[in-house]
Amino acid sequence: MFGFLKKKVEEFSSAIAGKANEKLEAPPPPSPKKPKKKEGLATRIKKEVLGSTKLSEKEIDSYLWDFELALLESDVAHDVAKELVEEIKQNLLAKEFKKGENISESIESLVKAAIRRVMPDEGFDIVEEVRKGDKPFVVLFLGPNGAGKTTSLAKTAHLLKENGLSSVFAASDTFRAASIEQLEEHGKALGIRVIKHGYGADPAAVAFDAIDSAKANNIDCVLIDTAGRQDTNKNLLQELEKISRVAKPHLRLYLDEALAGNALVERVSTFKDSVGVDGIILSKMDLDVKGGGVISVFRSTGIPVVYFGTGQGYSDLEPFNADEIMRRVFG
Ligand SMILES: Nc1nc2c(ncn2[C@@H]2O[C@H](COP(=O)(O)OP(=O)(O)OP(=O)(O)O)[C@@H](O)[C@H]2O)c(=O)[nH]1
Ligand SMILES: [Mg+2]
Repeated sequence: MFGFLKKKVEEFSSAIAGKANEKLEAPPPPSPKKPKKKEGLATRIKKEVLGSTKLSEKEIDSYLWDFELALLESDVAHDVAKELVEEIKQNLLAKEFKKGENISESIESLVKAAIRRVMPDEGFDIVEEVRKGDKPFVVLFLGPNGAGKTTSLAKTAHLLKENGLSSVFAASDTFRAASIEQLEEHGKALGIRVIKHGYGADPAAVAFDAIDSAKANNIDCVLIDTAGRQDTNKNLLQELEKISRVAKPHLRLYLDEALAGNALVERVSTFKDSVGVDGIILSKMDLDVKGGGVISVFRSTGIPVVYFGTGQGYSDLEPFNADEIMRRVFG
């Protein structure tokens, strides 16, 4: 996982290091016949024994250009790739490269530090949100088709249950064939009640009933499953807005695949502008993810990634942690 980005950072660092070493090894330019001023001993030692150099914009520009392309190929969002390259460039221009130093390694750390800075430390803890929030606490799951909404909803219920919090499911995906049965399977496995009306029913009415049922039965949390919809389908986004108006969710969780790459930022933004999104869960992190979307989605949208789906089991849900992401990318 993330192998591509790691390789590109290594290639970039060693290319710049090669350039710096080339300059450090080059014979000194002929000295002027009569130095105006005698150099101090410390300056002479620095130049002749230790040796240090700086790189100019002209010398690093083509490498930065290649690196920007590599970031884009790794699914880093365009604005974030630009921001990263600019920051790395300024840091490289300010850096004094010294003979004997492991230059490649120090450039790698400089690049990694820049990447780490675009991510927040952590997302937020759903269990804590439910604990301290209203009862019942209403969570709406939304996102494109097949993103992992229903699976992640079941994983969330499992996490809440493990922490002593009860849930009820609202079968508000009344559109996709077998969606209600799928939710009922999860309900059966987890011991969670499913409130359903049937296919073709109004999803907002199902959510409303589930909230009523939770109130009547002293349930902590209502988890609303919705039909997948593409961000380009205005009618379906309006339907989601209606569900949201009726259910008044405390948390709107956007689901997408970590594999979604660059399109992720645009998709999340459309859902955010219509329905509103408070947090993101990225599923399928166990598959071959390039990683750029994970790194840049918060910087681009301002919405935190809360959890990752890392498999199909109920406990395959991991909280977002930036240091952990860095370990996965570069570890
Ligand atoms: N490997 C892997 N598979 C996952 C993960 N999350 C979900 N899946 C699988 O992805 C497929 C789609 O998951 P669903 O939860 O049904 O997705 P959905 O968004 O509810 O789909 P629709 O309701 O059809 O829009 C299923 O086969 C899941 O088992 C994950 O984290 N890792
Ligand atoms: Mg579903």
